[in-house]
Amino acid sequence: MKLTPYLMQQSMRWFGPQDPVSLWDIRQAGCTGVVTALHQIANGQIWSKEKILKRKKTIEKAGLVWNVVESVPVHEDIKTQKGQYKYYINNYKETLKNLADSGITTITYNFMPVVDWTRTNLSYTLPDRSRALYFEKAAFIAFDVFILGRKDAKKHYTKDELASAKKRFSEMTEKERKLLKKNILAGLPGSEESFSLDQFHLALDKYKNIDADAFRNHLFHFLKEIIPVADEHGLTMAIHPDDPPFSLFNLPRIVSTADDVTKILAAVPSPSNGLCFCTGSFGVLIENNLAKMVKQFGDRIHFVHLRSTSRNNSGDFFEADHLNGDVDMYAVILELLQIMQRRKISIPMRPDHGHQMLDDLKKKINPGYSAIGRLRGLAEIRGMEMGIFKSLLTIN
Ligand code: DNO
Repeated sequence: MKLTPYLMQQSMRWFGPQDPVSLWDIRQAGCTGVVTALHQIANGQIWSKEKILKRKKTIEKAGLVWNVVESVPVHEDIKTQKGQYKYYINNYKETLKNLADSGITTITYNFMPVVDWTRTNLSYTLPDRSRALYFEKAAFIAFDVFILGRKDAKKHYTKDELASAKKRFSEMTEKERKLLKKNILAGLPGSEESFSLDQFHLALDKYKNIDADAFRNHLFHFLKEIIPVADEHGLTMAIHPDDPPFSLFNLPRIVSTADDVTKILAAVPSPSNGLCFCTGSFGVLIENNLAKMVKQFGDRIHFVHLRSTSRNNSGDFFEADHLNGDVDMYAVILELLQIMQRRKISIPMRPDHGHQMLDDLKKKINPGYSAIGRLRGLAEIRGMEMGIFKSLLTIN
């Protein structure tokens, strides 16, 4: 049997004209696609067609295609179903229509409460002296209990966890404490929010009476509103998993496991209600069998983030090389290739994050989004994909 070559659409995230990595850098890395968002527009406001088309033109001038929006952020009022949530859902629909009219049809978003992706250390030195992103549980708890001083925080951790956090905190210098606070509150690249300590307390308070079931219902309500619009306008929506895939600050997390995904996809069974399959996020939980999940949700995967993490027994993880760590990238890509041949489509992917390495160690970078580390990840993944694809041809 001869397989038609449906391979992943190689893309890279671009934060817009301010990004130190240029569109030409992305093109030279071998990409055809660009994943971007209009970060300059405040969360909740409508993206006008004019602004969308302006960004699209900029990308096309470099010979690239804007293939995925990451993200159209979901306003906190929608997540908490408070305040002006109806107004924000309406705005969201208008943005979706404007994107569809501009020919951009894959939209990523997340439904994480208050904070988007979270790390405690943005330049964790690896043995080869490159730098990685790191989530250290003791440092995180130290922030929650001793810097933020969240009411009841102590109740949400075990005695051992609190003891480690206390020790960790007492050993930090003032400078390290400030940096930890900044890493968690200032928002990592792509997070649309940043907070002072007071604002953060207020944001957390809004979830006082929202448990996981209630929060899931808020997501389902949102999906029931927007998926019909996506269907009508030929869009596919791709929800991004929780990163990390467990509760932070005792907030509900509802996109962490295969079971969570099953519920979300069943809530609105349209194919346009789909998934951004992020191996780095799901991969932190040992019970998430990634290849199995790709197979299970294959028809609803509209976008893929490929990266790997390495975890230890204390709940810490760092971002490993793309083909190392706990993610079985071979198994994931093998499944993806079979799904793409069956669906007769090329699913957009981006190498997610990358180490700060080589020349980039001397440059100012967006944490996780330096050029060379991602280029390395992409090159390795591209080679692996091609190798697996060719061997499938031989076997079949
Ligand atoms: C981090 C990213 C996330 C992601 C959003 C999707 O590197 O994967 O910020 O873009 O959660 O809405």
